[in-house]
Amino acid sequence: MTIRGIWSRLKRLALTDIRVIAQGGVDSRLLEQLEELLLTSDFGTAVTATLVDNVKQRGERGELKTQADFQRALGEAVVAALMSGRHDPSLICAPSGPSIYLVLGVNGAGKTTFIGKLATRLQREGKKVLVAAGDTFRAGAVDQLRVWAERSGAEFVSAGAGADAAAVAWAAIDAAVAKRVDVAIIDTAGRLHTSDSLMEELRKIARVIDKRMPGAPHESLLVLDATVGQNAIVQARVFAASVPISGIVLNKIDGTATGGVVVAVHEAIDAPVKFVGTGESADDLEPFDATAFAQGLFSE
Ligand SMILES: Nc1nc2c(ncn2[C@@H]2O[C@H](COP(=O)(O)OP(=O)(O)OP(=O)(O)O)[C@@H](O)[C@H]2O)c(=O)[nH]1
Ligand SMILES: [Mg+2]
Repeated sequence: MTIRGIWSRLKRLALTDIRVIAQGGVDSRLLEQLEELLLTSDFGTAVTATLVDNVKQRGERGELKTQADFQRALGEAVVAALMSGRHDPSLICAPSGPSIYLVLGVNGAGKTTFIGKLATRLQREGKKVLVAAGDTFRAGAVDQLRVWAERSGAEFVSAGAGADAAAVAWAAIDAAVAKRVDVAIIDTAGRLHTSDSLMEELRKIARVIDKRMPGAPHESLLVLDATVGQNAIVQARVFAASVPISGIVLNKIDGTATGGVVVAVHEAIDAPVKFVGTGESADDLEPFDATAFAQGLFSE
């Protein structure tokens, strides 16, 4: 994990010398600086309020005597936020037969790249993977996924451009069963999340998948671009209102200096963060670890 700097920025910003935490409570100016910093780091208002309140209360209880106490308290508060509600980062497996994963998100969020990385990872673990080009909207989307399939050794299912995405999903499950794969990952188109027709299409895909294989998809993974900040939270709410989201993938963590959006998105839709994308190549995918993430945020 590469997000750093929140702590050093706080030290730079803080009017108070945070090496000396006042006895009997954290200085109110320091709390204000912290609040501002968390808001500008995309933690969102709800998470920011929780974190500031947490630190304030611990200060009043006399638990924060040193800078290290303060640093640790912030890290612990972030972990607590990430551990509240649904937070298991492991992928859900089907009780029997192939596990079906549906991948959602706006265009450019990194869905197809994520599928390529996940397929690579699962194949390396010895699982047999199939990827399906359910993005029949964008020209080039099919070939992009085909390249990832070839590179990772995954099976590949596609239909012509303009084909019905739900039919591709159906065919993907047929193939997954016939070829006895462990995991089938279905890509989708990502036109603007404000487009009602996209949400309708996603609901239809999910319905058709469940019809072909009751209980599937076993994961509906929402892919978000961490660099869009607060907008990722808006997207998360819109998608979650249409399709039940079982897990979140935060991409382009390498391109954000802040990372608060990871916590904010989890809080916004009560879904576990399962992976973070840290770059464009096959290995740039990390299973999410809340503790390591929080440590990274507040390390020197
Ligand atoms: N730096 C960085 N770039 C990423 C990451 N994930 C994806 N990208 C890049 O983001 C761009 C868009 O990725 P795609 O995987 O095509 O996104 P998509 O969601 O499938 O987009 P559509 O198919 O248009 O809906 C590509 O240039 C990727 O290489 C990441 O974790 N870090
Ligand atoms: Mg794509």
